[in-house]
Amino acid sequence: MKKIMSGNEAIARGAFEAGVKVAAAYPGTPSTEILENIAEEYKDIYAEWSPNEKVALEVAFGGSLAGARAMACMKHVGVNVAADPFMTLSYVGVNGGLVLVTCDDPELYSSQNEQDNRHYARFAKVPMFEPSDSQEAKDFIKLGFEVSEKFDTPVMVRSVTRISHAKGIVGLEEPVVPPVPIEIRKQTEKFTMLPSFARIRHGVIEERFLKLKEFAEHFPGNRMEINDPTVGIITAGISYQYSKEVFPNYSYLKLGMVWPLPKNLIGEFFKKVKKVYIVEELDPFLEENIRAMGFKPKGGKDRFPICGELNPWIIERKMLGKKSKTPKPVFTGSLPPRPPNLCAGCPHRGVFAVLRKLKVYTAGDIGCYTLGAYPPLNVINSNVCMGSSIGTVHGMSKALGDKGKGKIVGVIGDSTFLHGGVHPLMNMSYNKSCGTIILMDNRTTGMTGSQEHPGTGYTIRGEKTHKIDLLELGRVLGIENPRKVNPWNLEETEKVVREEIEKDTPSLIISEGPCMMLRRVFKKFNKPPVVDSTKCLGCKTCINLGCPAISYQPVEGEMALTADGKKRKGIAYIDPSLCPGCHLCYQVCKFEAIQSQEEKPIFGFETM
Ligand SMILES: Cc1ncc(C[n+]2csc(CCOP(=O)(O)OP(=O)(O)O)c2C)c(N)n1
Repeated sequence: MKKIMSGNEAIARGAFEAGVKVAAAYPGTPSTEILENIAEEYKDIYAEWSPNEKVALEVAFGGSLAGARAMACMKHVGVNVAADPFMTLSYVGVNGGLVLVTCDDPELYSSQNEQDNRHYARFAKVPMFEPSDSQEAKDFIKLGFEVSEKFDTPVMVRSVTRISHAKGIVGLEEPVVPPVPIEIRKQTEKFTMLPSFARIRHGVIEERFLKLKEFAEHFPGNRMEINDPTVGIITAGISYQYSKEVFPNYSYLKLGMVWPLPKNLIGEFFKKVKKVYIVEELDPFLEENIRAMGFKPKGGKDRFPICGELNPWIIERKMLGKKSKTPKPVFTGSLPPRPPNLCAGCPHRGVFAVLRKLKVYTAGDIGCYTLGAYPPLNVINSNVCMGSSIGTVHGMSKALGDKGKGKIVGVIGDSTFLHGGVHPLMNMSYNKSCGTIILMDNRTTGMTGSQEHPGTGYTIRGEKTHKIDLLELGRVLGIENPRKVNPWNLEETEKVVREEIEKDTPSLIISEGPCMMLRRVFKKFNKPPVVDSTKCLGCKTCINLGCPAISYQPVEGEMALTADGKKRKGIAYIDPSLCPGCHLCYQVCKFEAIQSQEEKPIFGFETM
């Protein structure tokens, strides 16, 4: 049977066909759908959202230790979080096959950086496979488990956005029964990395590496396609597809295994073709390693860009210069540019309206609320990685001393807090900080598409489970009096923030309001407020909330005057089809031009 599948669906299918028993992940674009698909389609696989990528990899390792085939999936930056166990997992090896899927994001469609995770395979001395379509995504996952068990090593499979999210035809097969029994085996010296045991294991992984090099020479996924012998391209993954599209007649060395590299095969290719080019996205990973082997390609990163995605047009233009004929791809539709924005009714908006008013320095974190950096909110002033806001606030407070008092806050989402914020908050109370952390608890992992986490009370498969009490957690971490606010009530939020930022001790405010996308929790939405066009002065205070439901329309002639004769240039309009009725605009309008349609204005929503 054949099926059209995205790369991520094919990876999930590969895990199923390989007989995987344990799969763990933390969401992150472009990897998220792998675990979602496993949870949805393959009920025999134990699947979980772990609180972060380090935990996900450790869970998968536990599965492998017990003899099961196990997989951990994450976006590229997730591997940084998991890097500590990962580097040493290379030493201890596996029992059941262990595959780490990294989904990289060239062009940074939704990431904080564009790192090239092929370096991790070299760094950790583990094999890495890189599929170039959905079929290979499935095949390389299955192969990854076999290689993992054969060579006693974790295996990395690297995807990129265009592989994970593009669809292709995939041949389906029945699942296999993995060869390793599931049982407890005590192998203390292999799995306990005390220096004396780890020293021995280092030697073992160097020997393993030589064997993997030999494997790479004969691995059929590293294949030569000899056509026109004048030009040869060494490439892998999505770059292979782009190159083939524009230069179908050139010769290719298509690498399915990007680490370790097959030196002899590469040498043969150099002998068979006249001029060799290396086409790869992001870093000159293949190029530098191939040059280090003593080969001299005609071109690589001297002509192809190091930043951003490649595409067929770039490849043709960089190879042929002015002789390139393919026109630059343009979007023919008339879609207007739309910057990312918080949704209408988003609970984060109220907090940002208050912080903007208070003019505090706001250390941000990663999530929907990072969008508070854009105009018109202009609130977030820094943001590095998940959980970093809290340490940033602490460090700034220590550096500034009294000068920083009442002027620094950090904002962090609930998922991000449970991913990487717990330790830095503990540190703030332990090391006697001041500074205020606002935990934007919208009861979901909003930015990546509403995944559950330990604070939602549900598992990946929607079963009810223990729900972390964030207020209680704050107390346990040493915050004296953590407080909750309703972010849709501006007066209350402002009052609490003002009080908390003046404290000499660390403080925690939990802004509690569910994400608008979390339909299950809303009992009902409110009637949208309306603009009284006779009163609106066009002052744009409501517009500056950045709510997509509110627009501004210029007016002329008779309309350029309010009912009581004040001049105006335009009026605001609230689109009732977009507005869930959060009433923030109602609260900021100083001229009573925005009127509530509820019996008495409601700040927030009735929720479950
Ligand atoms: C190390 C790492 N893992 C995963 C991600 C992907 N990611 C970006 S924001 C985010 C969490 C957002 O959820 P939350 O903190 O609750 O904020 P919300 O978007 O709901 O406002 C995730 C998982 C990332 N950027 N970095």
